[in-house]
Amino acid sequence: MPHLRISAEVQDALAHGHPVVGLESTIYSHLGLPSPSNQEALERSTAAIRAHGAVPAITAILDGVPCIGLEPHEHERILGPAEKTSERDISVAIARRWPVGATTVSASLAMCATAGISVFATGGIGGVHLGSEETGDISADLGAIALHSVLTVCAGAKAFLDIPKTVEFLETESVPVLVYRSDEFPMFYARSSGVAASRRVESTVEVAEVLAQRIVWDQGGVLLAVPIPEQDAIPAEEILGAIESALARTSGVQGAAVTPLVLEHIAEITAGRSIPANLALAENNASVAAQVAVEFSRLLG
Ligand code: PSU
Ligand code: MN
Repeated sequence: MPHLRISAEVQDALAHGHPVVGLESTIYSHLGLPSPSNQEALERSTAAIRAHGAVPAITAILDGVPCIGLEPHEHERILGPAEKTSERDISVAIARRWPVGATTVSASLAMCATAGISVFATGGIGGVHLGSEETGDISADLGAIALHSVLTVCAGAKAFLDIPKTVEFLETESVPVLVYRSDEFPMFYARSSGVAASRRVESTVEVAEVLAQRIVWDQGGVLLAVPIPEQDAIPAEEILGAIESALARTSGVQGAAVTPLVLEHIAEITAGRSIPANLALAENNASVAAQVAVEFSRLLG
């Protein structure tokens, strides 16, 4: 097995079959959220996981060491400048001893799978970008969700992606897409996207049962999309306008730099409203993920 530094708390939980929820670190770095909202996101998400009796396990690469479960004094390292680390970058980050590699969904899933963590929570996954016919920009997150036997809990894909194509790609990759208590695939800041959900689920027990079967059949991951809580949502018309302007401003930008820049512009255009919505959905996803992890460990125990 490749070398991973797993914190004592996470190791202990895994050894006893207690619930653990993996978390990425890109969202907490300057690439995902501005300071001090990034620290608030980290605190609220980890607290929500603990409130349900599960152990949070943040993934990151620190001084070239892939880490699962950070000590409190290490949090500030991922809150600052960091190198975006997707699954393909893990080997580079280790070999070149990157000081701080902030893991994306794909890198986190690879690390969770290696450590034996079955439930992971994020804000929004990467997906198929608008105009992908021209640019070919499809996030490695989608392939990683298909490959690794881990549940990903999200509030949909990043808001400025091509949602119908992202859902279509997940079908092509044979990923079960579950939607929590809604008939539509959610659109991150907004609860609906107009894209029909493939499988609606009502309870976290159902999700745990699907995940268990997926693992028995050794078929890879599961995606659970949870709509943002009603009181925190931004109306679709408003957010679509902001996204359109943000994309127009960043039309020359390509590759890994796209997401951080577009998110920054969306925050500016919505006069900061996108940020509290982002924090609320990340916390809500962490909370639902913890409840699934609890049910999942009951099923196995
Ligand atoms: N969604 C957001 N903010 C983010 C991301 C997603 O609203 O910062 C990050 C996640 O870490 C995700 C990554 O895994 O962007 C995907 O990047 P790309 O599209 O370059 O694969
Ligand atoms: Mn990309």
